[in-house]
Amino acid sequence: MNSHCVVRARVGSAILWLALLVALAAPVAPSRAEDGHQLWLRYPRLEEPWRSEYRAVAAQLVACPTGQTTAAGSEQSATPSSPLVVARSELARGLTGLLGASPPLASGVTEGGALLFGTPRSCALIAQERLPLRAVGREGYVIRSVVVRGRAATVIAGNTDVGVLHGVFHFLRLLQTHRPVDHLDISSSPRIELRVLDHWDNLDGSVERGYAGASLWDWKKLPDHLDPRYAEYARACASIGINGTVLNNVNASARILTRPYLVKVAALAGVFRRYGLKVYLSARFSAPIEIGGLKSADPLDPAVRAWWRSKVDEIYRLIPDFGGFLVKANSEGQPGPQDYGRTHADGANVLADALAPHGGVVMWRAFVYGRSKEDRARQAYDEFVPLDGKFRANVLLQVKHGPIDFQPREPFHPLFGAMPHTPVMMEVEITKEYLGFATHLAYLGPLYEEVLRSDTYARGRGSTVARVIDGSLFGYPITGMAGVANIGADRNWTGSQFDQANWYVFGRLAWEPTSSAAAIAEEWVRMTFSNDPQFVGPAVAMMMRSREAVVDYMTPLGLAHQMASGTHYGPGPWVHDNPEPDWNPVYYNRADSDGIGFDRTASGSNAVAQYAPLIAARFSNLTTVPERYLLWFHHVPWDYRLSSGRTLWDELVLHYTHGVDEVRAMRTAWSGLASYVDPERFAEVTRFLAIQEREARWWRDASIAYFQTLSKRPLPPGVAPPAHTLAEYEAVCFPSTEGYTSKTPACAPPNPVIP
Ligand code: BDP
Repeated sequence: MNSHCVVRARVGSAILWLALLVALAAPVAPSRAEDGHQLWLRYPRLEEPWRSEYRAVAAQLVACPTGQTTAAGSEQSATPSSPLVVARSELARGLTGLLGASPPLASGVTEGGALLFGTPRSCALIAQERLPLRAVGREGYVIRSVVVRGRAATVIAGNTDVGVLHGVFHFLRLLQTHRPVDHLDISSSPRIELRVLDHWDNLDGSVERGYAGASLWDWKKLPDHLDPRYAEYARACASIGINGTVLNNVNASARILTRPYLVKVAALAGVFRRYGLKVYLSARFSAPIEIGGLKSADPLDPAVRAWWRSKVDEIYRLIPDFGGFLVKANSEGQPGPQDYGRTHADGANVLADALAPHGGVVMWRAFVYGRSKEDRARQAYDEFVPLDGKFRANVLLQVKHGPIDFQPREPFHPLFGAMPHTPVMMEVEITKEYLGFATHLAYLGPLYEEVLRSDTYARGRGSTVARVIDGSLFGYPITGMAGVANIGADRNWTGSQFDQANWYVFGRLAWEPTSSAAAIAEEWVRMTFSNDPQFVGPAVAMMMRSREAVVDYMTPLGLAHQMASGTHYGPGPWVHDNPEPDWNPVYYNRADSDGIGFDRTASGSNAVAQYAPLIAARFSNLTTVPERYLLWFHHVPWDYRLSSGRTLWDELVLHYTHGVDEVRAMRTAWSGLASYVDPERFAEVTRFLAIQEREARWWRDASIAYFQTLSKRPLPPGVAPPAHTLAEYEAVCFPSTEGYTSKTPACAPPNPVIP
């Protein structure tokens, strides 16, 4: 190290101390008003003893690329747009916020407590440490406490710049959550390769099933104007390991594939690249006709194949690291290969062939229904299992977590475990289309965890969904997990403060699907709100019970799809007049005077036979089926006795009631936390919980009012009757167009709103 650097480091150190003294002299600031825009990356000033402890570990920031040479002697510097530059500025930003001032930047270890970051290629000091980097792959990292030239140092290293960036976020997370950092030995790498957000954003700026305002992508101003939020979004994604984003709705417009839009997409890709985030697009299967001027989109037509090839070549000329296509085909009216008598494999393969030379992939969705006469839950399995092994190597089959449609609770999709020769990736909904939109507090970690930990028994015990999608069960060559984004242009990004946790937990679980939802909730709470144990305990407890509360007040004991048609907001268990049978809640509840539930055993649709024999046997048997799936698999008499000794009817009513009680308990818990949260976010959560309690009661009362007309049984003793008549609940209509799709029925203004 030259003397100039030493001087610079000392001056920097002095400035740091000065800044610290000034900061210490200042009175402790009251909690600032916040609007949630900073997500979990707030980096608030730490208190003692944490600040001193961390300052000792991060007394000096050693940015290797600026001064260190590799063993071969050739210095490698990060280009201005590389993730390493982002990593450096993130460290500086994080440490400035948390410690009150950024440690001085140096080009070598001159003081104890040095923080070194980089790759072995960019930094000789890191190369000398012989870290176990081989095991962490392209995106992983090693963080280790070491001694460099007799001085304590911490190394954050990756094989690539993106790996380093991920490591930097991990290190900052340790500080944000008050974890010890003096004896670190961390190696981490993603268990799933493609960790992708699916935006259902339309080109007109609306978002299908979006409850957080308009689309983030301002197509009108792109490519000339790059809104600063694009980089903020990518930064947030990188901080939790998300590495892909599908920009447009699966109900796609072919226009996204026209040159003017591709140029805009390329501009976004340029911003995202620095954060390790690849861009993908939803492709409309009929694009060769709509924008290509062809007569057909038949995947076996040579002209169609040529069109896709040249379109994909054009995309890669503009976006050399383009990720690939997501496709919804022959699903809910979307065009697809079956329009030409071809299979899903034929359709996926034509796109895959065009993408393969460039390293792109196809994520082909398995969300199909409408052709199965007896049971919608059966169709995807019936259609796709015969195609196992017929897809090209760069195709992944994207399967929703359950066999119906993103319900608050479903058993895992039987396709997990049934496609040993086709990489199956999982799709979850982060946006809460079926869980109360943005105002209901429902932390989805437990939902994702429940599915990931479900055992498919495809290869005996321990064949969990996590092991299917991380590729370890069948040796898939590519792996993926997708989440339908809940992100929009609202200041708080996700429509509510607590919905940020769902974006967060998606990323963290996609990186490591065996992590615990509770541990992730705690991490998020600490970073987003406060590390105070008096806050952390109750806040995490609220989050952990919140999803079950929603299940209870909306769809207890295995019921599903009881939401009002179209909007999917509010209860509609009585709805029976939609043109498609499986758009009607009565199709799913099958409630009549004898009982309730969908018989999917051998005496009914036999969808249960799609599971491995052991699971099928367990679910088929009334005495062994988990009660949480009871009405999913069985039509059960109202007087059937459950494990509690109560009748099904009584138990159903008690579950609905318990759901409301849980929300009330969440409100009470939150009301005691005011002193730990800034007033703005506290008030917003308070208001939303009040909405949730009112609507939970609406759900409970309306559902009980309807089912009671069929069960004709009294409510269990001590249970309050519904506040209104069934007719009044049936007349309720959702007054806003939020979540509107073309399927949404008109809502005439005089209709009453929620009682
Ligand atoms: C349904 C949504 C609809 C989506 C569809 C899908 O209501 O808006 O287009 O899923 O996943 O749940 O394609």
